[in-house]
Amino acid sequence: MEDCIFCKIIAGEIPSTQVYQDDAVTAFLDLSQTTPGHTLVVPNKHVNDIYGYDEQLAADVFARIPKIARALRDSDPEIKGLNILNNNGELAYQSVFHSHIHLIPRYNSDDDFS
Ligand code: DGP
Repeated sequence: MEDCIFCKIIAGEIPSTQVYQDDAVTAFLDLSQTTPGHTLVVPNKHVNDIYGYDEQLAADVFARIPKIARALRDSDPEIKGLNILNNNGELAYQSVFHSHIHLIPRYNSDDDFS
């Protein structure tokens, strides 16, 4: 989709720190690291939000989350937990309107955040 920053990242037209890509999803580090390793898992197909997923896209995207989560956990022994979240709509704090799943590693040293 024209003018979508995540479409451009998926296409490699603008830089990102990519951690995974296949035919269905791309995963890259969030520019704004809530904690170190904060990763976004993004469907390669542009959908604005969760309401735009059909069953196949949902299966493709959500089936990949555990694999990416394990790779993230295994990348750092200090990672002791993981928050997975997905914002839909401005009121729910969605700021980029290409759907994405946040994987936010948690550490013993974390400050509380909400
Ligand atoms: P959300 O608020 O749920 O829509 O999350 C959007 C996230 O996208 C936010 O945490 C910051 C991140 N983000 C915005 N622009 C860019 C970018 O150009 N590159 C990367 N890597 N992340 C971005």
